[in-house]
Amino acid sequence: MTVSRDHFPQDFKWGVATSSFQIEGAHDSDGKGPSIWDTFCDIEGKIADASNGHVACEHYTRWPEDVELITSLGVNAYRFSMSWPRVQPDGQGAWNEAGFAFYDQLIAALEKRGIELHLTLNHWDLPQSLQDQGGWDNREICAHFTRYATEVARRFGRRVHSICTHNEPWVIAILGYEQGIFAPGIQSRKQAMQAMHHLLLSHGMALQAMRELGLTTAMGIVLNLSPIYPASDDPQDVAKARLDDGLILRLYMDALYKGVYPQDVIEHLGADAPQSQPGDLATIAQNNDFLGVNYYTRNFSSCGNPWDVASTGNTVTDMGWEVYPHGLTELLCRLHHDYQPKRLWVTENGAAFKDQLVNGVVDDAQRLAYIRDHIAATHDAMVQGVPVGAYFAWSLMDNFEWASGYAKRFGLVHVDFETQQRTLKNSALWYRNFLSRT
Ligand code: IFM
Repeated sequence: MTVSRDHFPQDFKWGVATSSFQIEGAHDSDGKGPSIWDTFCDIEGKIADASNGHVACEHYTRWPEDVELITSLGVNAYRFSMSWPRVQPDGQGAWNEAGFAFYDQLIAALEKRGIELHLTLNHWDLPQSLQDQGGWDNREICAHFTRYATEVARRFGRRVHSICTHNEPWVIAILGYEQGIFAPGIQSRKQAMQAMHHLLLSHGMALQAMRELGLTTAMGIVLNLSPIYPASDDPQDVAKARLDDGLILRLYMDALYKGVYPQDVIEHLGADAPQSQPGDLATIAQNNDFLGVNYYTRNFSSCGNPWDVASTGNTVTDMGWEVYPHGLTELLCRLHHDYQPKRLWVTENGAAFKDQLVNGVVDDAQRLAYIRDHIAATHDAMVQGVPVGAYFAWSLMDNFEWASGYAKRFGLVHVDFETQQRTLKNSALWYRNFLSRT
């Protein structure tokens, strides 16, 4: 069956997503403080193309054009993040009014066009001065984050439809503090687990504090999740897949939705297990109005048995990720079954491919198929009774793809980074057409 927009409820949210560091540029304009990603990009060898976020998509000045682009797609929702160091340069002192003014005008322009705003507070660009005090590894950050969240909610809570505390805490903790391939570049499992705990704790504390403002804004968190399969029937691979699922999914979901860390994972972590204080897990397990799911691919676990993504026979993206839409259906059904989140939103889904701009056209047939098939997979989950309420394509436009720099393009809109010219790719034209047909 070909899925069309009218197979979805009238109030379904259709959007595109971005994040501050990846698109804004203007890294030191109008009083913005440095973020950990500014610092990390300066370390030789950390970013594949030795680039940084100084210019990115120049969204800080080109936002009016980008608002027109978003509107032209026919979406009814836009997911974006606020740069904490832009609005509070050192993460704990004075507010930067010029930074808030930037978001105020962006929000006003989108409100005027009837596009719902979905704001993320932390999409990784932490103020550097908080990192200098230990970053997410230092428990004091929870109070600083709560103050930041409350101030943003006080100023903008009535104008945005939802507030997400953190985007992908697993990525921050594991890639940033255990593997060291993302900012802040630390390599310690113990610190990673403590960072994870503080991210979740600050989520709970921020939700409590923001709710005291009496807002009706939906509040929640966004996780990067995927189904994990054993690479073979070997019992060791099966056990590894169960453990990896614990480290990637259950650690976060059990804490957020059940108020416990899974025992098998805690035992496995041993001395590296997160240290919590009495009451922490109850604080973490707030009622979330929504759970955001970022889904890109499925994963396989192996204890050494050879496994090659090519063996699946499925298309592989420029990130080396298998295209597997059914994994999204399976994931959404499992989350609904095991945790019953009030509402599930697909907050990111998309693919990087090697695009070519030829005579003003980007014929990105693989991305178009990816988006189309994952929308259908979302619908499959809804048919099975899962309360999915949103789909956001990642990303509005090509941008700074973290350690991969500008080489990996996820956009529906092509960006020429020499001229900053934006061109709608065929996937964007398809999405626009899909959204216009009811
Ligand atoms: O670009 C990132 C985004 O910032 C977080 N989720 C995954 C995307 C693709 O890697």
